[in-house]
Amino acid sequence: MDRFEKRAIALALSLVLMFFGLIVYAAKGLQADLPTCLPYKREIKQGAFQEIGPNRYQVDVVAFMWGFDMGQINTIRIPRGAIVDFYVTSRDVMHGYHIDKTLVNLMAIPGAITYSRVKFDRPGEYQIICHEYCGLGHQNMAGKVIVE
Ligand SMILES: [Cu+2]
Repeated sequence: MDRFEKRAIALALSLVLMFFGLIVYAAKGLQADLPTCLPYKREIKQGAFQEIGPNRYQVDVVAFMWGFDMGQINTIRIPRGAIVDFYVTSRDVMHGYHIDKTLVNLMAIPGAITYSRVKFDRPGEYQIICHEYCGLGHQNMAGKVIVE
């Protein structure tokens, strides 16, 4: 084998190891809450907004053409410092679920549930939008989280 080939192979392997190490570092060291896909563990038929403990909330989101059902509502009101679990699915086509000023950026996939947890430390209004083009009414898909 040519010595340049050996170098190229060594370089490629070290890059793979480096990127793998960075993923592990992001997940463990930085505790980045990577979005998780939870197919078939739960079934969400309709949206729901529940208080599940002191300053803890759970939101089941069903995206549809063209809106978000979070328990017949598209605006959530929570107190400052609330920790909210979002479970997102879709009843028709693929949508997106992005909450402004947070790391929530989930896909709404029919037959699967995506999940993210957020702590809302700052009071204010957080816009929710669909970030995956889903058809004619795409731009009408909106919601809001109001932190009081
Ligand atoms: Cu859309």
